[in-house]
Amino acid sequence: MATGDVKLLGAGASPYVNRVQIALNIKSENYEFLEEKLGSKSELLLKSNPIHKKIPVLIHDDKPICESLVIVQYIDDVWTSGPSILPSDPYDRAIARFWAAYVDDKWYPLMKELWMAEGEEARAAAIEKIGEGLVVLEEAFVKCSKGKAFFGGDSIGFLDIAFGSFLGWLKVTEKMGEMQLLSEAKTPNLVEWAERFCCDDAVKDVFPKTEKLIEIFKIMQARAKAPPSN
Ligand SMILES: N[C@@H](CCC(=O)N[C@@H](CS)C(=O)NCC(=O)O)C(=O)O
Repeated sequence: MATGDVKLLGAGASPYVNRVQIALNIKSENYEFLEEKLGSKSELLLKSNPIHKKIPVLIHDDKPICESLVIVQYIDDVWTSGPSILPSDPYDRAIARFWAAYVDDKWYPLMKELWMAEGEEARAAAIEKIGEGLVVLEEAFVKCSKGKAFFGGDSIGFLDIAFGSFLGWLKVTEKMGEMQLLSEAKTPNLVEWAERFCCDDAVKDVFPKTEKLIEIFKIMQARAKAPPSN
């Protein structure tokens, strides 16, 4: 059983930070949460993640580890006595990593595109692409889960964490835009999976309430759209 001093530098509203919280919960590992304030960066963050200057950073026995999915894999490597997060089969591991990269590099950026879209045409185009991406992920779910509850099988695994961490922000986007992105008609398996994921013991207390996320969303959107000061 790995122990040591575990600190997580983050903010509760960050889906990337949520990934690390979920992984630590899966391993039943206690940690100290060091909250970064929205819009500012602590000295500890700048020192611990000088390359990207982003949260999350896991500090394990004074050693910083950056990038959420790198951290999740580190947690799985170190706390081996808890349930496994990555699949044991090398091919399944590769596939889980492939889809996690798809979610980060291709799918989630479309949500940002939607948030920043100006005009109906741009909005509709972004919504369409998000929907197409969800259909692709629905197909991936059917293949990866092999009829089980999660991408990772009977319990939450790497890809569940990578994709599931964005469900809070997906809900915010749906509420703000008065629309449905994840739909029973097009992605029935993902709808059920999302329900299961959000109710899981490792997840249910991690995401802030949707209303709180909406407040943060409005602040961030106003900042992103504001002309640069100076
Ligand atoms: N690829 C990074 C993304 C982390 C990220 O974008 N974190 C945001 C918070 S949600 C951040 O720190 N933003 C501050 C900034 O961009 O300066 C990861 O997976 O950890």
